[in-house]
Formats: sequence, structure tokens, C-alpha cells
Amino acid sequence: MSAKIIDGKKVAQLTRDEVKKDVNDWVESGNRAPFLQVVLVGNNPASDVYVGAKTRACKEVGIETDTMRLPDTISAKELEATIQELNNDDSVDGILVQLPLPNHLSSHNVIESIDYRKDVDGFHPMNVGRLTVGQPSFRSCTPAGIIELFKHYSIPTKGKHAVVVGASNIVGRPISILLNKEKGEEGKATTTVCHKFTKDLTQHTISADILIVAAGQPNLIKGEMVKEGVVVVDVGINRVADETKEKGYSLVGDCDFESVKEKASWITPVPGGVGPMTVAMLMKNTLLAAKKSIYPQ
Ligand code: L34
Repeated sequence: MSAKIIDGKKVAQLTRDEVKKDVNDWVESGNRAPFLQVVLVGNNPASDVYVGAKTRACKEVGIETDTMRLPDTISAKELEATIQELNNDDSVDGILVQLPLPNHLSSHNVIESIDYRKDVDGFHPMNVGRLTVGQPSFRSCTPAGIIELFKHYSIPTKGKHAVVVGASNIVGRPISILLNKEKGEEGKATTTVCHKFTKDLTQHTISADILIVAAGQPNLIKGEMVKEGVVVVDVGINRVADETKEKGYSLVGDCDFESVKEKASWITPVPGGVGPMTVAMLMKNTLLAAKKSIYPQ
């Protein structure tokens, strides 16, 4: 078998088209355009690329946005004071502090300082907690994007064994919760979460009907580690040196794409898979924040 491609670029475009229409309706009914405030601390080249993609997407769908660039020398106190001002500013609907932060800053503290009603990343413990207990919440954009891809391609998850490799707060942990949900339309899978202490990774990956890989390690998953017909979502986005490329690197996921695609029924490419969906779901969340759909009043 050679896998069919899950085209994240295409589904992200469809999602943005939908948000654009909804933003237009919202503004036509007399509301101001949604506003997303991005906070970028220090100089991380990958963050610049991702924030650039977010800014372009905002422009496309009619969301207003501004990127506040702060020096990597900023103190925790100063950063939290800045966030407090954004929390109190009624013209700001969504606040996104791009990660990673410089080492001297605690991402936990920074995330908790954001008003959870403006937490369009879905990283605040209030949103993570509500997601866990099945209450309406802002959903972390990458996991929400993966669920959207399954919906678009009518890939069933009910009763399947979903194996998640990587237990981060941004991707691994929340996608395992969404896939494991018992109530509602989505989820209903049995989930296994592997991490760096997992003894025999292959023993788990080989039994997966759905394999979500978010470990940040190129070539971690090879064809021999998966079973025939598996659905593979590769969340990894690694820069590896490549002199044949103008930029000096190429982007690869956490899977050895060539060998895994021979066994999979569906697979996401890198780039053009999960990455663009992350950005598209942020647009959705920002509109939800502006409409106060999750947290009314
Ligand atoms: N606060 N920090 C916060 N929220 C997030 O949701 C993120 N993330 C992750 C890193 N830090 C964050 C992102 O935005 C990863 N991420 C992200 C966003 C966009 C893309 C990848 C990761 C993306 O657009 N990827 C393109 C290729 C981009 C390139 O050329 O480098 C793709 O096709 O995969």
C-alpha cells in the first residue's frame, strides 16, 4: 500500500475561507473586527516564520493583529505587567505569547498570567482543565487541527487504538485527551501516550490504528515500526542541514516518510500537513474569543 496524503495546506485554506466568511458576517452585523495580539520575546528564527504565517492568515480572514516584539532581556515582572495590560484592554480579543520563551522566563507563569478568556492558544490551565472534563474551552490549535483533518477526510477514530508519541502540554497531552473523549462527535478512541521513558516504543507504535507523532526527533518512526493501514499524523517539524536548499536546511517530520508511507493508509506530509492547520485553528479561536462564544459575558 502507498498512503493517501492528508493535505493540511488544502484543509487549512478551506478553514480560513470559512473563518473569513464568519468574520465578515460578524463585522457586517455591526461588530468591530476581532483583534489578536501576538507577543514575541527574543529572536527565534522559527518563531519568526510561524508568527509571520499567523499574521498573514489574520490579514487574509479579516482579523486585525499586531505583533509586540520584546527583548530577550525582559524580566518576568515586566512581561507579566505587559500581559496584564492586554488582559484589561477591551479592544484585545486574543493574546498569544509565542513559545519557546528565553530560558529565564517560566512559560507556566506567563501562560497563567493570560486571561483564560483571551487564551486563543488554549494553553491556560483553565482551558486545559475544562477540555479534560469535557466543558467548552479554547482548544490548543495543533490538536484541534488534527481533529479537523480527521473530520475532513472522514477518518474514523471511534474504537480505534490511537498511539501518541510525545507528551507535551501543547500537542501530545491534549490530542490524547481529545481522541479519548467518550462524549460528543469526536474521539472515542483508546489512547496510549508514549514518552521518553517508554521502554519498547515499537511494541506500542506497531499496534496503533492511528499514530500521532509529536516528539521533535527526525526519523524516530520507521516503516518497520508501524502496521499496515495505519493513519499517521506527523507533528514534528525539524530543520535539518541541507546544502542543496537556499535556506541551508530542509524541513522534516518525526517519521521516515518514505518507509512509513509504504505501510500507512493515510499520512500527513511535512511541510504542508499539521503546521498550516495550527495557524488556521488559531483564526477560528480568535473569532470565538471576539464573539465570546466559549465564555459569554
Ligand atoms: N504560543 N507557541 C504558541 N502557540 C503555538 O501554536 C505555537 N506553535 C508551535 C511553536 N510555538 C507556539 C506554532 O505556532 C509550532 N507552531 C507552528 C506554526 C506554524 C507552522 C509550524 C509550526 C507552519 O506553518 N509550518 C509550515 C512550514 C513553515 C516553515 O517553512 O518553517 C508547514 O507546512 O508545516
